[in-house]
Amino acid sequence: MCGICGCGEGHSHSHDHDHEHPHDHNHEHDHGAAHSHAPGLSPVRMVQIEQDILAKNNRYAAENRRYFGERGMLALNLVSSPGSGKTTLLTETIVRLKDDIDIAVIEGDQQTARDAERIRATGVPALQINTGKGCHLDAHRVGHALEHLQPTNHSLLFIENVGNLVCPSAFDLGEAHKVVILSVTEGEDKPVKYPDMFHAADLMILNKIDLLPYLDFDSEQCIQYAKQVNPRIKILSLSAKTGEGMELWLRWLKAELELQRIAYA
Ligand SMILES: Nc1nc2c(ncn2[C@@H]2O[C@H](COP(=O)(O)OP(=O)(O)OP(=O)(O)O)[C@@H](O)[C@H]2O)c(=O)[nH]1
Ligand SMILES: [Mg+2]
Repeated sequence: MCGICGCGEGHSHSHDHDHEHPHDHNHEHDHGAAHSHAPGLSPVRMVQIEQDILAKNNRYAAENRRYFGERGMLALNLVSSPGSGKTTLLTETIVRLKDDIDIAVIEGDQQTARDAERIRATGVPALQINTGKGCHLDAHRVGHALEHLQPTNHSLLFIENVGNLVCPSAFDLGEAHKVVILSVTEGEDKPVKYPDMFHAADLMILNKIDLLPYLDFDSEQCIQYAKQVNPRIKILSLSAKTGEGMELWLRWLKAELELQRIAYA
């Protein structure tokens, strides 16, 4: 996880809800590579710090999960490498569902508010979190974003994570499911090269299938690799661009939302 790439949480400022201003998410975390390269820190100490970070994150994730549960919301954490089509899938999903379902979006990127602006152009609320040097969203920041977004009961919340197939796999945000999006331009071997992410996800969306005629991408092999890493993973193939296959994704979303609504009615 993040100890390897050096993007771990900053240790120099408080993560306490009571002491941090809600607007703090747009500041850059102090993402010094304290535990990955810091001189003087033993490997045992580095592992301890990473465990502390994840334990703290898990406590905030539990708070978020309780928040979603009390409201009968469906929260999904969209993860992928950069450019797989997360935001395109979201805007295409939103235009098809927004008349029937309340939707809100949290956008995670290192820099810029471009994705939140693309979402807001569809007419639904979106909040951008810039992670600076950080390569993943954490549950604490998502908790603060919820204070701003104030999603309605029984609504659908999409959390678009920072594009990368490594670190977001380790951070629970309180979501019902991680959804991993893999575009066919990336190569069919990604599930076995980045197994943590495909193991953590409950659904894999194979996107950009409109491009298949121009590529050597082996869909069957890709699906086999994904199931090898995670036998429980569900798989949908679609094109966010042409709309092919979108109907099954929309049905999956509605069914999952219904489950949350029933469970917490
Ligand atoms: N051909 C094709 N292009 C697509 C499809 N979905 C997305 N794209 C294109 O892929 C590019 C990246 O799409 P985005 O939606 O910005 O991808 P993203 O995953 O949100 O990217 P980051 O937020 O930067 O990680 C854009 O040029 C999209 O138009 C698709 O189904 N087919
Ligand atoms: Mg995006």
